[in-house]
Amino acid sequence: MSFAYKFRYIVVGDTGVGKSCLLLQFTDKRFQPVHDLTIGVEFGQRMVTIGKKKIKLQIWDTAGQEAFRSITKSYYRSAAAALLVYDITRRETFNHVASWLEEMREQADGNNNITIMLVGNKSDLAQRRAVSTEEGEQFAKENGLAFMETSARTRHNVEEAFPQSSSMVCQKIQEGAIDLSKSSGVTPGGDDFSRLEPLPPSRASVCCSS
Ligand SMILES: Nc1nc2c(ncn2[C@@H]2O[C@H](COP(=O)(O)OP(=O)(O)O)[C@@H](O)[C@H]2O)c(=O)[nH]1
Ligand SMILES: [Mg+2]
Repeated sequence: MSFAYKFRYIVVGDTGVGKSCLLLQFTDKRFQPVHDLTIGVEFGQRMVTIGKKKIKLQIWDTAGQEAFRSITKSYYRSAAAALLVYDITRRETFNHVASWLEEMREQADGNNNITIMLVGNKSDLAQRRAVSTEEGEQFAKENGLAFMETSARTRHNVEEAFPQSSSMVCQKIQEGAIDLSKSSGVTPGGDDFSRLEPLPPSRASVCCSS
């Protein structure tokens, strides 16, 4: 199927926060409670429609590497967007978000335009909540991130998290803020007619809903 762009996504955060489950729920619409780390999904793909544009999302999972913090520069450098995930029932995973962010920004190596969404996962476990929604929102606001709470189990907001961050990437393309000639994680696809041409600054607010 033709598409206007391909966006490369990465999913980061502590082990066990539900990254692989979120990916599986988004690409396969299923929840698999137990994963074997060694056969963790490496990446999944799905098409989304933003405005009238078809965008192919290629989403890379860390496949267990996050436990060793051995994630390489190239993983961060060539991403258009990232989901930075913590578990709302485990405070330490939220406490580590700042260091994930720092590592991501350090390693991104000039790719400063990565769109980052902070994701508080396991919203279905309300009775075990250890991090309030307000705290997540506040951290996101202070650090210029988008924010959402999700459940990979019930699918709550799973359908929303990816398209919402994708339309932020679309907006950046239209504002001319993403250099398509560099490894920005954005690849033009085969469908020339639906490309988002960068707009002159005065028209940038039209964005990609046209
Ligand atoms: N209740 C609940 N459990 C979840 C959710 N997402 C993941 N899990 C569970 O959390 C554990 C870790 O999930 P996984 O996707 O492997 O985490 P990863 O290490 O970040 O990839 C598994 O036992 C999942 O079943 C969720 O939204 N709600
Ligand atoms: Mg995993």
